Parts: sequence; C-alpha cells; structure tokens
Amino acid sequence: MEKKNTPPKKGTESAIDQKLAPQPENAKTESLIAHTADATGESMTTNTGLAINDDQNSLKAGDRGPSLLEDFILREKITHFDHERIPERVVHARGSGAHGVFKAYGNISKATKAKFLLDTKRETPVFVRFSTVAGSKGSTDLARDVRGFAVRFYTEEGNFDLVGNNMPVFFIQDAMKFPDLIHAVKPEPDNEIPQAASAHDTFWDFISLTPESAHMIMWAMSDRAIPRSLRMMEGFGVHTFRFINEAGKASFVKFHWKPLLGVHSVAWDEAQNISGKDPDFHRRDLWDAIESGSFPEWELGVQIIPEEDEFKFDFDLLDPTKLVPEELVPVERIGKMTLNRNPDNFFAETEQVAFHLGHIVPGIDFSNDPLLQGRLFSYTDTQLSRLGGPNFQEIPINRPLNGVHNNQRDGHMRQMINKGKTSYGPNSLGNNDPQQVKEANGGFVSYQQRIEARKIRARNKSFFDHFSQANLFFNSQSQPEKNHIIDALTFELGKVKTVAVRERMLGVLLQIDATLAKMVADGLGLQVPEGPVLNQNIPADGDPADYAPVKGKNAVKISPALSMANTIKDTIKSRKIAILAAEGVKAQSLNAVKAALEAEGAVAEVIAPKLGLIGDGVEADQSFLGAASVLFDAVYVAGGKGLDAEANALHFLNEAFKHCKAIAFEDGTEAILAATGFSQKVKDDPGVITGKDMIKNFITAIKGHRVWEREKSRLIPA
Ligand code: HDE
Repeated sequence: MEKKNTPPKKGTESAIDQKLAPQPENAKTESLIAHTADATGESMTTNTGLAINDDQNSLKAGDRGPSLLEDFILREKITHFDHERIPERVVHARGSGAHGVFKAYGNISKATKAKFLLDTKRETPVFVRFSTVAGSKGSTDLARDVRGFAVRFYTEEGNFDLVGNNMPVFFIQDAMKFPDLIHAVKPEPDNEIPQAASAHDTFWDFISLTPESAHMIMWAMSDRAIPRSLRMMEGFGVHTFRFINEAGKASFVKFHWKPLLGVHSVAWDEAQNISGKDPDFHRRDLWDAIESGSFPEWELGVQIIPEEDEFKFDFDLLDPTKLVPEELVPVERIGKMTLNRNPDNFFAETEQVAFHLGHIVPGIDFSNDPLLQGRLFSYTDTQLSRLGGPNFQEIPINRPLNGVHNNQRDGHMRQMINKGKTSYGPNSLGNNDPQQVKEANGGFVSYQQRIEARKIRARNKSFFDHFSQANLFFNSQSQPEKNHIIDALTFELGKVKTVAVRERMLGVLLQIDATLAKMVADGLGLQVPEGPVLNQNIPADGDPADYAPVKGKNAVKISPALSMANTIKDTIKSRKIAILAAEGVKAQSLNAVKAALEAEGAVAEVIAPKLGLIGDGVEADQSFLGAASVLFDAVYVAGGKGLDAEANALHFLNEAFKHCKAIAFEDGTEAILAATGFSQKVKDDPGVITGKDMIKNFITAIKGHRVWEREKSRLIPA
C-alpha cells in the first residue's frame, strides 16, 4: 500500500521541463519518493484499503473447523505471495545495485554532444547494477566469473545505459553464438551441476572448439574474475561505440571505468572459502561501504579513435574479442561517478531495473560490432518475459526523468493514464501532439553511416587473429598473476572429465604461450598436443582452411595497464582489519592501533575466543566461531591470555599468511608468531610486521594489498 507520502518535491519527473531545467541534487532519488511506501505508524489494510482486524487467523467454520472460501483477506494475501517471484535473468541473475551521481569534467565536447558529458555543473543521477554472469540469483558472489557492470545515467535527454563488464573483451564475436556460449557455461542440463562455475565439461568443450574465445579466457582465468570488491573493479563498455559531436562528426569510442580504490582481487583458495563463510561477501561489502559513507568512486574514461583511423590497427575495431591497447590510444578521463545511496527495496529497484545498451542519447551511437548489434535486440525482448509485458519502462526505477510522451498505449499493468482522444499520428484532432523533435532541439537522429554491401552471413577475415591479444594479455602479467592463470586453468581443466577436451584445450593454450601450455599440461599430467587448433565456428559449406586462425603482429608486446600489479596502491580506505585478542589484552595499545587504522579509513574489528568484554573497556566484535580470516584484508595480533594455544587463532593466522595478507605482531606476542606455521618464513617478508614503526609499516603493507610473491612455496598449513 502506498503511504500518503510527502508530495514529491520540486524537480520530480512531472515537474521537470524537458528543456534544461535546473535539476535538484539527485532528481532520480526525488522522483522515486512518489513511489515509495513507508508503513511506519500506519494501520494495516488490504489492497483495497480495507482496515484489517485479524491478520493472524483465517476465517473458519468454527475455531477447529475448515477454512472458508469466503475469506477474501486470506485469499488476497496468499495469492499475492504465490506470485511474488519473477523469472530471474537468464544471465547476470545474481546482482547488487546502488544509486549515485555522475559529474562530467567537461573536456570532451570535441568528440560528443551528449549533454550529460559536457555540463560540469549538473550531477546526473545514476543507478548501477553489478552482477556475476553464470550463477543463479542465490549463488555465491565469489564465483570465478565475469562481472557485469551496468550503469544507467538518468540524463536530461533520456536514459543512457552503459551495460558493460569488468573485462574489456568477450568470448564470442557474433551474437549468433551467445545462446551456445551460455548453454555451455550454465549448469549441465541433465543434473544441473555445477552452480555458478565454468569448471565443467560443457564449457571447456565449447571453448576448446571456439578459438575466438582465447583472449577472453585469459581474462576469465586471471584474478580479474575474483575481485576483492565490486568497488575495486574496472568496467568496460567492451564494444566500440560512436561519439557524435555538435558538428555531426563521428569518432569511435571505447568506454572505461577506473576505480579510485585501484583494481584488486582475492586469491582463488580464499574465494572458495569466502563462498562458504559469506556468499554475500561482495553484496555486503558494497552495502556496508555505502552505509558507512565510504562512497565508491570511478572515473569514466574514453579512448577516442577518429573515423579515419578505423583501419590503422592490426585488429578489427568491430571485433569484441579485441581491446585497444592504452599504449596506442590513451584513456582520457571525462568524469566521475560516486555511488552514495543503497536501494530502499532490492526487488523494486535492483531486480526490476531493465538495462539495455540500446538506451542511448544524442551524441552517442552504435558501431557495426556484430555482438553489439545482436544485443540491441535481446535486452528489450528479455524484459518482456522477465517483467511480464511491454510496460516495464513505467516501473519507477526505469522511468526517465524527462517524461515520456508517445502514441504507445495499453498492455498489462499500464500505469499511465493517457488523456485525450488521439493515440496516433499524424492527427488533426489533437494538434498533432506529441510532436516530433528537430535534431537541433535534441531529436535523436541515427548516424548516417554509408553502407554498400551484399547481404551475407559471414565474418570478415580481420576477425581471425584469435591469439595475439591473448598472448599480449598473458605477457603483460606479473609473475604471480601468470601463476594464478596457470593455476586457474589447471583447476578448471582438472574438473573436466573428458580427457580429449583437456587435451584440445592444451592445444589452444599452446597457440597463446608455450610455457603456459606446458605448465598447465604438467599440472594435468598430460602432454601438449601438436597440430593446428580446430575452429568449429564454420558454416556447413565452409572450407575449414578458410576459417583457420591467423597469426597477427601485435604492435604492442606488453601493456602495463593490463596488469593489476600496476594499479593504484595508495590507500587502506574501507579495508577490513582483524585485531586478534584475548582476555587481558593491553587495551591502551589495542585502542591506539584501532584508532590509527580507522583514521586512515579502514574498518577494524576485534576478534577473540569469546564475545563480551576482554580487557579494560575492550569488547570483542566477533568470536573465532563467527569470524574467518578470508573476510579480512589484514590481521593485527594484539595478544592476550592463551592466544598462542588457541587453535582457531593459529588457523586464522596461517590462512591469512597463505593468502598473502599483511600481518602485524604487537610486542610481547612473539609466542603466538612462534606457534604459527610460518614463523620460519618471515625474514624479508614485507607483509609480516614486527618491532619499530609497527603501525606505519603495517599500513604501508595493507596499501600493497597482498604479498603475492609469498605464496608459491605452498608449505603453509591452513
Ligand atoms: Fe548481456 N544480457 N548479452 N552482455 N548483459 C543480459 O538482459 C546478451 C553481453 C550484460 O544488471 C540480459 O536484462 C546477448 C556483453 C550485463 O540487469 C540478456 C549478448 C556484455 C547484463 C543479455 C550479450 C553484456 C546483461 C539478461 C551477446 C558486456 C546485466 C537479463 C550478443 C559488454 C544487466 C537482461 C543487469 C544481461 C543478452 C553479451 C553485459 C539476455 C544476446 C558482451 C552487465 O538480454
């Protein structure tokens, strides 16, 4: 039931003038007020507004008798409940949303006329939904997977959706293959196993026969697929889009999101543990950060490529399995997005938001990327079954701010009450309203690309270099990152039961990098097969020789921007630090450490053998039973009675060490360090801190995120 809300304030949808009205601080948030309900202090009613007297008992023939069909209150309640669920998204089912704002830097008018990218004074409201791809709605956040990074800008010219991922390329080149890819990665159809995982036969069967996926596979097997936080991921538009400027000149554009907290990941073993200890880890992390005022921020970056340069690259700009190396075309930062408000209602907002990369505004247009072109069909189509009909744009989270006027009418759940007799055009009975808009006044006109072509089902040969950028990505990684890719492939292929699929995949890896293939083969106890890689993406009448992958040149051999080792490492803001303590802990120094960490924006929690008071005014936030090292970024050992003999504390420390985290030992806790499994390994380890300048050194180590070099010995029990 809608509460009698405070009337929507000035600047809500209805009040906004289509032409450049000054917007309130966040016009979208205000526009949602009219649709929110708050039961605080209200009486309970049925959906028709009838006050309910008894919500505890159904109507019966006698208090021990059968329930009566007459009970319209019971029937209404149960009926609504029965229909609470809608189909989950066929991909990207598991997601988390947040509201925020975008502010342009105002430096891109040379390339685009999109108003929200030009006006530095205006804050454009945004709604963002992050997601995993393969898992169901209730699956773990920490699956090895691509992350969706979908951003809606509620601009003065309508909604612009940048529906991207946290990886800049994709598995396939043509929309025609998308259902195959997704069928291969989803749980296998006979037993619906495994959930939210690509480590199974059908996925690798498809991949090993689809060499165009090689580049994306490198990304998916890298640590990019197991982010530390949704707030610490890059985002990419993936496809090449077009910008159009005021003079009508077009250029190609690639979109990037650069997180101000840097790009960081967890370890794979850690990810698997988090999935058990807190499957909502990413969702909770995003929610908590926003609730605590630690607002995540990203800069929007663009790579602009003049139309004249379309054929200057050794790959095709229309091929979504390729990125444009930042060394060739630098990323220009053109604005900042800040996420500053959690949704009020998950279903109404995060679940019902209906993104579509076809939602664009003047100044932005599409390219002929065949993956992009197919997506232009899919997104509206999928909402029709997911949200139940053609009026999903009327759901509050989907409404544009500048109002909707056209001759579309009726359909399931129509909300709008259209006045007047005319719902057609041209009309003379209604002044021919709503009127079309001249381009000069903001009417959208598609970019007039010249096309002279034969109608044909085919792919240009410029799409056939499948391995050069896969090799560029692998080459650009630090040694620990390379090790992680090798481990990930060994893990995934190890779960594949069909040996022929494993072998075929080794053949693909050989085309990317011989050492990579050899290391994975060793782990699998197999030999790397020689011979050409099969490409099965060919039509029935195609000659396989015409479709063989070709070897490109790779103008760039190493791209530092592709390695997370080169990301920003200058803050511990919002990092979670565990302080291990037991009864009798020195309260003064514990409080000093906590204060120092919190002063840097970190979140510190005291973990002890039991809850309650453990020292002079010190309370445990969690006991070892409820806490786990994998849920923290670093550990401070504050000490206390018997901590060196506390098995849970030692396990906590060993595991933190294994996952390459910073660990500091307070003076007087030497016995605890001695009892760990890594006491003999701390010499020259920059992440194990003792002695002088402890806090300073500890903070520096946390800024470094992880001491990845530590992990290879694999000798730490945990
Ligand atoms: Fe999507 N994708 N996709 N996708 N996609 C969907 O739309 C589809 C692709 C992406 O948080 C669906 O509303 C096709 C690339 C995100 O609500 C569906 C193809 C990229 C989200 C769909 C692709 C994406 C989706 C499912 C190949 C990165 C979640 C529910 C032609 C650039 C949006 C929905 C959200 C969701 C189709 C490929 C990103 C079925 C056919 C490439 C972030 O329409």
